[in-house]
Amino acid sequence: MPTTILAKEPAAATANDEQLCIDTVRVLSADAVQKANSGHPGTPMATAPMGHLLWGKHMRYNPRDPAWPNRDRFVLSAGHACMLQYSFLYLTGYDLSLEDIKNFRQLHSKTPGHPEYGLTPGIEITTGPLGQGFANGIGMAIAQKHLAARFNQPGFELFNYMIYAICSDGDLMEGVSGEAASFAGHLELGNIVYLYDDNHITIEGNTNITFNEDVGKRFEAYGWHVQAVEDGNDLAALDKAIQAARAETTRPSLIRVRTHIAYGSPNKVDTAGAHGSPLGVDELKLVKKFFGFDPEESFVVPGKVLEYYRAAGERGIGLEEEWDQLFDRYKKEYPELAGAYELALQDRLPTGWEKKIPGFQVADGKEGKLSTRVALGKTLNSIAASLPGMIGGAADLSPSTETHLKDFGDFEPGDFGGRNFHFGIREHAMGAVLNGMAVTKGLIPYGATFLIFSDYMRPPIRLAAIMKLRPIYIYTHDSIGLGEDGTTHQPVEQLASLRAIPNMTVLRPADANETAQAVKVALLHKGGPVALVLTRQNVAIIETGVYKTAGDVSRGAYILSEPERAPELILIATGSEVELVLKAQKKLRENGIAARVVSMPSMEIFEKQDDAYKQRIFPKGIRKRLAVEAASPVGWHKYTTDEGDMIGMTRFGESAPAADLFKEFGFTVENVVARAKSMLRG
Ligand SMILES: Cc1ncc(C[n+]2csc(CCOP(=O)(O)OP(=O)(O)O)c2C)c(N)n1
Ligand SMILES: [Mg+2]
Repeated sequence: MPTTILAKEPAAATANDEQLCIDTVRVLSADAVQKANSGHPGTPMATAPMGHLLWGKHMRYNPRDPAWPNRDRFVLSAGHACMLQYSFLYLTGYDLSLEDIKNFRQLHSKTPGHPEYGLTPGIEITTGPLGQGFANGIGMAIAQKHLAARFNQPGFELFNYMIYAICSDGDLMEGVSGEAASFAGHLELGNIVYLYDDNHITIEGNTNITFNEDVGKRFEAYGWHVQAVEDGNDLAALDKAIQAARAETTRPSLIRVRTHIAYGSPNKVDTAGAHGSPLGVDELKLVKKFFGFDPEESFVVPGKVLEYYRAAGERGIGLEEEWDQLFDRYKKEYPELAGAYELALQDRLPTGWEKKIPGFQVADGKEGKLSTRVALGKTLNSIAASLPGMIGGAADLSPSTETHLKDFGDFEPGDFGGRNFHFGIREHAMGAVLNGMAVTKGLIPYGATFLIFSDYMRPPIRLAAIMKLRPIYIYTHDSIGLGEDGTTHQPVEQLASLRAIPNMTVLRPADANETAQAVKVALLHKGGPVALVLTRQNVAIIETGVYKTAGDVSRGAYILSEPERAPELILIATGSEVELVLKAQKKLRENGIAARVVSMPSMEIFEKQDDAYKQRIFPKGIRKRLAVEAASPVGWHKYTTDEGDMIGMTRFGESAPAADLFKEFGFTVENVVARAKSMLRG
């Protein structure tokens, strides 16, 4: 809440109230950038009219409750223009003060350099990397359609919110927006209203140096409803276009709005210089003069401007109250559905699903073997009925990733209640769409592809980790073990690079039972995304009963097999290599060497255990440790110590049957034994 409202009106403010509102946002945004001496003033100045219509008229939101389930979502895909969004959040009455605006871009402020989810009330998603917000909004739109299909009932339109976004040239140049737009057009998502800030300017100058396509035609070809507004200051035209976009129910809408970056700045308008630098003290004075503000004053918010936007915000309080009443009535008519949604709102899972996590016997495999991807598919299908919020799909690989939910239909036009998604060969958009779904309460989204193609979805993975969202990534074909597809398809550095992302949890289970447990861990996880990394090839179903310690994936690493006497060394492995080290342990025993086997499905989860537990698994006294993982050794040294060793992949793979490749690269019992022995000789 603001502490001071300046009573003084700008002297020359002759225009009508709405114009004054818009100009206040412009000047306020430019003031904040100037004070921070850093930021992007030009685009907030140019897009203030569209912002004014969205926050002042079209969007339904309640500043007192930024989490109101049926609020319209707003995404500023051009995240650099965040002063626009901060201005409106403050003006409409979110818990953001003028002081916060003055602290733009400062340490620990609520107004960071790009919008950050979880930090500023009213920010729906973190944006900044161009193109992401655009695609996130498609995920939000999918989520709305799915919630509506699942929960809405005749007379109970619980979920009918819209997704609004402002996107820029950069957003539409990035490939991810094209992937996402194609997907949204195919899905006929009519709940999307995107405004494209067509200002012909990016950092290097006029867009004509690189971007001359007809964006409107491209979006029409994607199946979008496309409109154009040739003057971004023409409120009536903008308003009409937004109304038409809202009325369009079977196509996503793009409104191309021709604007002029830094409108109102006599020397910077239409220049790239207004993109990412403060206007300068003198130029800002000229801007204030142009809009009729006192050039000597800063952060001026005329009383009637604040009143206008606060009134707009307060309308949302009433809207939410109406919705609450609707939900109360719904609760009486549909107690089960209402209960399910309330549980989801608390981030809780329905009771009983854990009991559906399957156990696998050796007899369940083919000659005692089962690939972990098949175990994953069986696990997902076994729990799917008890977890209706779990939805997802693959980037055209579901027959390989085993992620199809057999008893549930496809999410497609005409059936938004379906739970299987065909993301198409659009991994990047899949990742970003998952983020948009993951910010929506009630959904646990997953997306699948081969581990190698996690590279194609890295930007949204990183953003999910930053936002602590929890989409589940299912990555199969996890090593040279995929065989004949060869080096292009064989991941080497992907595990290490995923593990390097803060807040990311990677699980590479050793067998069918570890896989089932890994799914459970993933579903219970909070605070960041989880990647389940799985084999294409069959691996032995480990007879847990045979070993002293039962597997405990939820602790990240555990002693799978202990020798009869005190161990001299520790063999550490993940995934398909666990079977190998178990065999090597046996061979070493025959040679009179006592080796402990540690299965380490997740380094990140292990790191969260207490010191006593960590000590128990890796005692300081046992420093002879051999790690075996068919991937880059980067990151393993911490566990192997200076006295240990690693059998990993230090080069790219080859095309050949998997068994030949494991032999070629030293993943054999003989090599593990030989390396263990030479390590002991030290
Ligand atoms: C993926 C990505 N690449 C590069 C950048 C750096 N960057 C920030 S804004 C921008 C382009 C600005 O042009 P536009 O998107 O048209 O925004 P405008 O200047 O018109 O506001 C670039 C390259 C980024 N934020 N994200
Ligand atoms: Mg631009």
